[in-house]
Amino acid sequence: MEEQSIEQRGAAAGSNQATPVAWKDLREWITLVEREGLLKRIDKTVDADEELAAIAYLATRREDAPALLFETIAGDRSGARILANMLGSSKERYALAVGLDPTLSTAETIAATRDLMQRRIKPVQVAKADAPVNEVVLRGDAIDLTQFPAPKFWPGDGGRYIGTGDITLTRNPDTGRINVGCYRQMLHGPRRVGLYCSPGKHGLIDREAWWARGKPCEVVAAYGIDPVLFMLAAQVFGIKESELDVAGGLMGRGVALTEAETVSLPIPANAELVIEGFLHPGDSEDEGPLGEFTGYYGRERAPQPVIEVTAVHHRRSPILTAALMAKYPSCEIGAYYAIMRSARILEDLDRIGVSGVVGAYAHPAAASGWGMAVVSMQQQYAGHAAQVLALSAQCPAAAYYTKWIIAVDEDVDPTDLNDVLWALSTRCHPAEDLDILRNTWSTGLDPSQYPPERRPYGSKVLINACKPHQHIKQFPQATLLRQSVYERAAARWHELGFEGSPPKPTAFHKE
Ligand SMILES: Cc1cc2nc3c(=O)[nH]c(=O)nc-3n(C[C@H](O)[C@H](O)[C@H](O)COP(=O)(O)O)c2cc1C
Ligand SMILES: [Mn+2]
Repeated sequence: MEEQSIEQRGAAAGSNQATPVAWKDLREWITLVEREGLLKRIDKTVDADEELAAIAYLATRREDAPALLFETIAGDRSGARILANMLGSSKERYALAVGLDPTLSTAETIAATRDLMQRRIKPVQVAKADAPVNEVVLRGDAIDLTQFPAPKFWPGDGGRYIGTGDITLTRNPDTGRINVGCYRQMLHGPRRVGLYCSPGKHGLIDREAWWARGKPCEVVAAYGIDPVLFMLAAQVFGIKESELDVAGGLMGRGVALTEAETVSLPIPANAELVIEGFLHPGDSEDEGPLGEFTGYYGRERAPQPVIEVTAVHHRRSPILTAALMAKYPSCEIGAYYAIMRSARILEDLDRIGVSGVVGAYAHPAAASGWGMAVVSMQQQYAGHAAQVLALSAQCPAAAYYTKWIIAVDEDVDPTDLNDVLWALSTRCHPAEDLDILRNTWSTGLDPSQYPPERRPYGSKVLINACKPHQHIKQFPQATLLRQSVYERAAARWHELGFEGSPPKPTAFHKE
């Protein structure tokens, strides 16, 4: 691993000829980010009951916070460690996970991600004996999940959550497709774990399909997992598509799987801690609430299905991945989610075939990238901006939750909020340029909708912050530098006493 360089992998994208990422599992990825100065180890004893989350929250109030490896958990009998802020608001840790150059700009990272996400590579099968997750295998009464340090995050949380930064595998009985989703999991007892899937999620659709046949639903969940599987578990793909193949594409090699003990699903061979079990029809217990990505507690406490755990696999001193849900920049659903969602919005618009779209960004400060989407475009005809706005608002990647859809011209960088606010303040005339969509796809977790019974329905504002097309010829010129003068000043940058390289404008004055 030492010899491997971090490569720019965009060039190989679009084909399945891929350079694999420079890590094999979570531990190797941690080594990689530590070498880049992006990890902090905390060896002092920390309590998983609110204290760990409080430290993680305070440490992540700044965007450049490192990943946090808590090495000693109070009262822990398992030797487990907890990794928090694995990706958080770090574009660099995201880049190191998918093998992109961490110095790329956000816009460049989105473009490269688009290419990587088109690739599909099937999983590879590993013998049980060669799977690191099988260092310890427990069945039946030997299982006691309460020995692991499951955090309680917020004061009002309804329990200890062993699964937040997790992945959950289920199989669809009709198609055989294995789904990978990230769904929260509350610890009820030594062999019982609550699983909350909200309506429409593939884990719930699979579960209902098994139950409709009068059969229990097999489940595999990993509570310590590499960043790529974690990130893809939270992306929406087609109901027939397996996130395992997309993860393989992103990593440039197939996901390593091995045989389970008690279920027919495979288990991730390089994971840290894995459970197998069954969801039985009618078996539920009160679950929640949990402090959510919105910065508020989500649903009220209510009965949810329970996984009866039949086998546990783990490495010695497993590293559990815990995802703090909080306001940006403290939320684990941060930079990576914004980048991947933006890449998928661009992909959707491209597939629809609308011309002139240049960039997109779903800023993570807008409730983990769900609240707002900015699309930049080159206006080519009357009504073009209105068309891009309407299509962006309802394309599959952007439709859920998003309240603010903003179109800006191509000279405005959607990833730069300063630029976007400039466009909103100088090119948008609210009396002319706003439209509202009502009764749109949203979530019960949006606290702004009243009465609460209305909550799954949302609304959206389409904001045209492009130059008014009908006046585009008279619209004043933006103040831009003359290129020859810029080049003279740039050449004198160090002579004048400035450090580093001068900013590079994307456009210059035109006579
Ligand atoms: C840290 C984290 C926690 C999440 N918790 C839940 C949850 O408890 N329930 C849920 O339905 N979705 C949850 N999600 C969102 C789902 O993972 C996401 O909608 C994903 O698309 C689900 O996979 P699916 O599309 O295959 O159903 C969470 C996402 C993340 C990143
Ligand atoms: Mn899915």
